[in-house]
Formats: sequence, C-alpha cells, structure tokens
Amino acid sequence: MRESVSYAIHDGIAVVTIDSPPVNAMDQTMRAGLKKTFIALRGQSEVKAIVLACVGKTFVAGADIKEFDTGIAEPGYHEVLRLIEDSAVPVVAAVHGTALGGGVEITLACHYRVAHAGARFGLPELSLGIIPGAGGTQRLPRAVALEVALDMMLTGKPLAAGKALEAGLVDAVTEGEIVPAAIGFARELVQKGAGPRRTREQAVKGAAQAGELLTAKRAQMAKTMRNRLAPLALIDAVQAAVTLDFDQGLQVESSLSAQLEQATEARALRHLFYAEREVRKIPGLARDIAPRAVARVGIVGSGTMGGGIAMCCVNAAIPVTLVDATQQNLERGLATIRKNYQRSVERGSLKAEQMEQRLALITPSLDFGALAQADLIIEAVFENLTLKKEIFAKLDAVAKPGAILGTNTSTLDIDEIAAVTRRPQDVIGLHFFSPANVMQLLEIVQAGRTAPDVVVTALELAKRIKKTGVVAKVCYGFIGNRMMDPYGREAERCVLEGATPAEVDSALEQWGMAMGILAVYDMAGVDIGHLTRLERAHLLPKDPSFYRPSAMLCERGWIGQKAGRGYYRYDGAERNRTPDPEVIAMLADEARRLDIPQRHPDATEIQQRCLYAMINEGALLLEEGIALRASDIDVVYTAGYGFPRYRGGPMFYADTLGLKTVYEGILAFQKTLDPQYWQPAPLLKKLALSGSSFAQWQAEQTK
Ligand code: 3H9
Repeated sequence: MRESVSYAIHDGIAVVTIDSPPVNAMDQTMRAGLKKTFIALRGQSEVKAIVLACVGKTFVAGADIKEFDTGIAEPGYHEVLRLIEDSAVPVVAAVHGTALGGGVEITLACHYRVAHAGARFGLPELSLGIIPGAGGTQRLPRAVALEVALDMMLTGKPLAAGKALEAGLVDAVTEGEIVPAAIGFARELVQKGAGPRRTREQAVKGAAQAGELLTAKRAQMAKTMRNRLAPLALIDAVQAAVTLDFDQGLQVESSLSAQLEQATEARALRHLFYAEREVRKIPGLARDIAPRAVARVGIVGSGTMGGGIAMCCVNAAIPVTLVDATQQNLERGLATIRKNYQRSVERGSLKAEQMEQRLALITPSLDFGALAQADLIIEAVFENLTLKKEIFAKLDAVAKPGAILGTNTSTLDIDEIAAVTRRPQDVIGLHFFSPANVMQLLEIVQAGRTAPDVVVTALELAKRIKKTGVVAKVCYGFIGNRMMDPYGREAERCVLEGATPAEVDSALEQWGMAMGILAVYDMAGVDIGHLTRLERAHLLPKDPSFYRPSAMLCERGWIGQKAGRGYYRYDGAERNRTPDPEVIAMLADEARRLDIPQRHPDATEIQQRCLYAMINEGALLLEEGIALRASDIDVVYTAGYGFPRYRGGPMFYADTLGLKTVYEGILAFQKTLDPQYWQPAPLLKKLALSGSSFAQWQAEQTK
C-alpha cells in the first residue's frame, strides 16, 4: 500500500510530510505512518525539532469519516497523538488550507502551530453527530480560552488564521510558503533552547468561570439543538476537562464518543455527508463528460426569484445580464438586490466595496437581444405555462448556439416548455428555492431530451455558486414539491379533524421540522399552492376536504403573513404568529358541514400521518425513476425543506423506523382514514415484506 507519511531531515529539522489525497483525511494508513515515523525519529539524535506538514490543497481535513462505519482500526488516534505530543524535541504543525476536526486535534498534539494566512481551523464534529474524539475536547480549552473553545466546537465555525493567532491557537502566521516558515520557526525554537510545550500540561483557560458558562451553553443547546445528543455530550466532555485531570478527561471524551458514533444521529449525519457528495455522480452518465463553459448568465425576470439567482451568480463572480419587461420592474429588482447586500454590509459579513463589485457585475436590460452573449439563460418569471412557453420561444430566437436555457419552474412540465424551442437538448429545469441567495438546494430537472453535458454543466454551476444540486426527472413538482403534496394534505386534514393549526405545527416542529407546514404556507403565501391546485383541479381527488382549509383562507383573503393573517394572526410589531380563534371556529364549522369525524389527532398521529404520506410518495418517485436514489431525496429534503439533518432525510428516517413499521402504519391508516390516500407504494410494500430497506435497495440498484 502507498505510504502516506514520509520524512526528510534538513539540517537538524525533520520535516514529516503527510500526503493522502484528496483532503488528507486521517485514515488507518496515515495513523500507522505517523506512528512509525515518530518512533523512528525518537532514535535520531541529530533531530532537534520536527515540522509536521501536509502536501496537497489542505492540511488534514479530519478523521476518515468512512472509518466510523467500520470501526476505528489500530493504531488509534490517542496512541498516535500521544506519540507526537511525547516527542522530546519540539514539534511544529505547519498548517495550510483547512485543518478540520482530527486535523485540528493533531495540531493540538504538536507543541507549536504556524499557519498560512489563508488557513482555517474548524471543529465540525457536531455536524456529524459526534464530538472531537482525538483529545480535542480536552486539549482545545487548554490552548485557547474556554469560551472560544466552546464556541468553536458548538458552532463548528472555522477560525481564520488571523483570529486563531489572536485566540492563541497559533503562534505565527505567514503570508509566504508554509513549510519554510515553519522550519524557520522551529530553528528559532532550537536556538532559543525552547523545548516541547505540551498542551496537555497546560491549565484549562478560564476554568474559574466555567460553571456559569457551561450552564448557559447547556440551556442554549437544549433550546436550539432540540432532540440532539451530541451538543450536550460535548458540554459534558468539556466539563470533564475543567473538573478532571487530563487522562481522566480523555476517558470521558472516549466513552462519550463511542456512544455517539453509532447512535442514529451520527449515522444519519454521516449518511448525508456521503449523500451530498453522491448527488454529483449521475448513474448512466459518463464521468468524463465535459461541462459547457459558463462565463455569463442571463436571467429573465428580476422579481424575488430572478434577483436572488442573480445574487448567487455574482457572488461567485459570474457576470449576469438581467432582463425584465419594464424599467419599473428592473429598478425595483435592482433596488432589492442592493438592499439585501446592504444588510450584509451592515451585519459586517460583506465589505461595501465587495457589494459594489458584485452590483457592477449585473447588467440590467429591457431587451431580450442582450441575452445573446449569455452561455446560460435562466427564466424566472411567474409560474404560468403559457407565459413560460412564450419566453422560451423568444429565448430560442436570441440565444447563441449551445447556450443552455434553464427554467426555474417548480411544478410545470419542462418537456412542454422545451418543445417550443428548436433546441430541446439545451433546455433544463433549474429549480431554485426562495430566497435563492440563501437556500442551499438547487433541483436540476433533466427533461426527456436534455443533453448529458447540459446536466453536467448544471451540476458544475451548482458547485460554483455553492449550492447542492440534485438531479430529478420531470413530473408534477419534481422531487421536493411532489412529496410536499401528501405531507401538506394530511396536515390540512388534521385541522379539519379537530387539531388546531398550532397543534399540527408544534407536533411537526417538536419532531424536528424547522417550521410547521401551516406556518410555512403562511410565510410563502397560502394562495401559491391554492392557485396551482385550481389550475390542476381536473387532476386532483374529488374529495371536498382535500386542501379545504387553504381554499377557505384564500376565499377570505387570509393568505398568510403578507395579509397579516392566514392560519395564524400576525399582529404587533414582532409579527409573531398567534392562534386565530376565528380560523379555528371556521375549521370546526366546515368539519361539521363536511361531516368529518372529530378524532382530535394527537402529536404522534400528526407526525406519523404527515411523514408516512411523504415517505410513501418518495417510494413512488423512486419506482418512477423521478429521483435517482433514495439518498437524493434525503438531500432535497434536508437542503431545501427544513427536514432535520439529524434524522437523515425522509428515506433514511424510514429505514431507521424499519420499512415494515411504515408499511403497517400505512395499512392501519387505510382502515381508519380515507383509504384512497393510504395505498402503500409497491416498492415500499416489496421492501417491507422482504425485510429490506431503501439503503439496501439503492445499493443493489447501483451495483
Ligand atoms: C473528525 O475529525 C473526528 C475526530 O474528532 C476524531 C475522532 C476519533 N473522510 O467535500 P469534497 C472525501 S470528524 C473521508 O468534495 P471539497 C469526500 O467524500 C471529521 N472522506 O471536497 C470526497 O470524496 P469523493 C471532521 C472525506 O474540496 C472527497 O474527499 N472533518 C473526508 O469540496 C473530496 O471532498 C470534516 O467533517 C473525510 N474527513 O471540500 C471535514 N473529507 O470524491 C469533511 C472529504 O469520493 N470534509 N472526504 O466524493 C469537508 O468538509 C470537505 O471535504 C473539505 C473539502 C472542506 C475538506
């Protein structure tokens, strides 16, 4: 096997080099290499100091995440890090790129740290449902103030080199080449006669205020990280650093880590880590298909969506031509973009000159002809098929050959839109989520005739603009909105059966959804879904209770936050949602009129009905080939719909429940609720009855 650790001695300084592409993840081979190297260096009297550096784009980006699935092989992290820390001569970490997780922990086992100015130090373990498990919870509070250490570990936000210097995490920052700088630093140590400075021998910084700080953080985590195990375990581990000696603290960290690593929370988050990288690999699409060059993007429509998409592009330094029908629309659109950037400037996350640079990349125009230079044109106008077809016919006339024509439709038939052009192979769905400059998800919809390199280009664009692109095929609502339909249907039905809107939303939020669906409707506008349903009425169930609450609200003009009332009232300066007795009475009257039995579904029933309905639809999407993988659905829902990451997405969640449980749940609802909605998807039935799972099915499909 290829060695990933080597060393060379330069005039008394040993430079240990880690080389394990792509991100120097600390796998078993690397640990074994480090062990062998540090043992070998022990016996070499000419070595006066050691520099530990990495080649490639980054310092160690953490533990090898895959190893948590199989169990951590020997030599373990503690053994290797202890060997480094025990070195009799000073060890200097030379950090460039991103030192993450175990990467930071190695630097803490080194005695000194020198960083490149562009380096960043982060502990993202909580995002994987674990805690730093290679001594990080014990060493970090000994290297930097307890509060800084806790913040780094609880937020996962990386510290830039400059900030790391201020915090005392690094000893020197260089603008120049990192390895020579670290060698220079090591030489100075030798000249000064400075020996090893072992982190474990330092006192915890700020231990005196620890009690109050830890109590406050515990309360904060219980509130902001509901249903999670790892954040509270992390605080327990840090508490151990404060109250116990180093070795005892390390034991506490180890035992907490072992429990967390195999818990559902960590398995779910690892699943998403892989799933979010898997989405870029499209089955059946050759890996060597080159994307088309996208040097300029054209956007049609400067409303909320078009403006947000323009911001995504210019944030990634891609120039934009923004076209709208009237000067007034354009001006309003540009003003909104400026206002959004202005807010970032006020918050300090963007410099004023960066704002101006980005705005300067947007060329507004009233003329479709201005789009002739664009390599990709994204239409972002009102969700109306006739209008979109008209626009695509115009785009076809002006766009240069090979330009990609994208539509931001969230529900419409892209094959129909493509058919009005002479280049259906260049047409694709690019479904951004609102606000487009904030939301992570981009649904990439491959229509029947979309060319493979157009799909590859869309995936590449997603990466450039820092979005998670997920490929879907054409159907009403694609992956995300199609699965929302039955989920929302059940929520709406529950309020007709006697649960209040607040009870429905709170059941979903307690379970972990970022926002209850009825509150989401209020936020987005209850009328949006209602208008779509009116247009598709001929395709919908002939059930008078189907989405009836939304229809009633729209009939009264109570269309959500923009009207000051919807499922809830939004009064007062804060515009917080408060229950609306009039709406509750309206729903009760309607239930009587429709003769709907008042079951008063409790939180568990609400959760099961909404989620099982969603999962069942997901199974249908898999059978129909709309979603390519179960894990793609999980990415769509966690990146775009506020589904809790720690539950892994709807399909992973179904697997954790056991598909038999979901299947039997659906059969039970078939008996007590409207059977037309409770028909198990054939795939779900098949997998449930054979004791399989979506994950297993996916593995078999991709074999
Ligand atoms: C930890 O350290 C626990 C410790 O406390 C010790 C406990 C005992 N492992 O993201 P990319 C793969 S927890 C395995 O596309 P980028 C990735 O799957 C860990 N594989 O690149 C992909 O493979 P493929 C804490 C990893 O440039 C390829 O590398 N660390 C790992 O967009 C390229 O990745 C983290 O959580 C890994 N750790 O971004 C850091 N990292 O090509 C996780 C990456 O087959 N990693 N791969 O699809 C990242 O955040 C990003 O990868 C990084 C680069 C920012 C480094």
